[in-house]
Amino acid sequence: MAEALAKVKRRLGPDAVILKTRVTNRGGLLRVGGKAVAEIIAQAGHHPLPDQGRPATIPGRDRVGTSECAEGAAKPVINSPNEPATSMATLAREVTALRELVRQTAHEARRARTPLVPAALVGHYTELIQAAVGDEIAQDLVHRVRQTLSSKQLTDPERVRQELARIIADRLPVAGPITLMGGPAPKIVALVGPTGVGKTTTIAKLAAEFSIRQNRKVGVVTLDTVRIGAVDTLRTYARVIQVPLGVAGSPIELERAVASMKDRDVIFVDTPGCGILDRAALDELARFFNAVKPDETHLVLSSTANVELLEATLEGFKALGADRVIFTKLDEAIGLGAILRSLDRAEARLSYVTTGQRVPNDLEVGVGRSIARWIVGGMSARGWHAPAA
Ligand SMILES: Nc1nc2c(ncn2[C@@H]2O[C@H](COP(=O)(O)OP(=O)(O)OP(=O)(O)O)[C@@H](O)[C@H]2O)c(=O)[nH]1
Ligand SMILES: [Mg+2]
Repeated sequence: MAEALAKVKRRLGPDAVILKTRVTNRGGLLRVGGKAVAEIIAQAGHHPLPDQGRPATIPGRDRVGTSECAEGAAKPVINSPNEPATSMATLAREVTALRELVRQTAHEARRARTPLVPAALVGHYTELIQAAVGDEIAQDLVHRVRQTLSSKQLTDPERVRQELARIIADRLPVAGPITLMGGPAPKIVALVGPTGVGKTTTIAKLAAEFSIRQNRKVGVVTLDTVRIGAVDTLRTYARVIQVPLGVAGSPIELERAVASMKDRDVIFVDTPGCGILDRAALDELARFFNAVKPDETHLVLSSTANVELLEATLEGFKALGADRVIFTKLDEAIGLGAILRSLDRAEARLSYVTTGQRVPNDLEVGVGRSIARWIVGGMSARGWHAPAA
């Protein structure tokens, strides 16, 4: 073993790091007789970068074959107590150096891909991309930050994030909450959207908010009559919140249900889930809405959906007059940049967000500042809090 180690040092230099040693018995019969062979895996101490043209390999990981030592029968190898500790320390330094190399290389690669992003803001730009803001908007945001902050301020990550949040909040189109002016007829507010996004739960939250917290007269009508259990769910909520519930299976029934709630301040209309590819279902909904023209139609979208689907859904529901958007499930979303991105070019504005399953608690008015802080902060959506007024 000593001879083999010396050979390794000669071949790889005095800084060579011994990664593994093993003594095996070669030749002989049934492990009897034969000759002990020491096998050493070592790493050179110095690791030049691989040539640009050559395929990259893990630098310095050289296998030093086997060294044969005429020691007769194999003897147990006892390392000096310092040997493993020294090797581990060197290895740790190597790993740190490699990690730094990878970090720098990744940074350079990002710089190369984003030549238009100011150098000081590449990290922030990357955070925005990770938050699903999208390349175009992310570039625009960092350029605006560079225009507004001084060079000194640009070196302060917290100051940059504050500014990014301010710019995003200005850019995010918000509609504000549903307002009740106290006109002669009840305000009709319909919620539409794909299946399972949280329409019924959000109707229950809104009904509770307006009836219990704002002390308004609330009615609820559901058009979701086909799916088993759908009416029962809403009926349970309506009973607990103590608001009347109408059930309408046709446009004429909807007219009648609304007429029976003339004394209400607001009537919330729940609709069956409807994907944008289901033209027949969308047309059917349009017939209901022709019979009773809603004053506001809010498209309910899950913030866990990808931005392409969100954009397509916004487009698909335009024909129903959905110009306000409620984003649900913020507590389950990873990057909230999709909210900004999907609303950026849509002719729709954010009205509410929901942040959990609890009725009526997990409902907030969509406030630009809070969404912006989420996007920039890149926090986990659990623990959502409305911003201080
Ligand atoms: N985590 C989380 N879950 C939510 C939120 N809002 C609703 N949900 C859950 O989403 C599921 C579907 O909610 P529903 O209200 O039935 O959705 P819907 O859009 O009415 O569904 P369909 O009527 O089948 O189209 C339920 O389990 C809700 O509790 C939210 O903000 N966060
Ligand atoms: Mg429903």
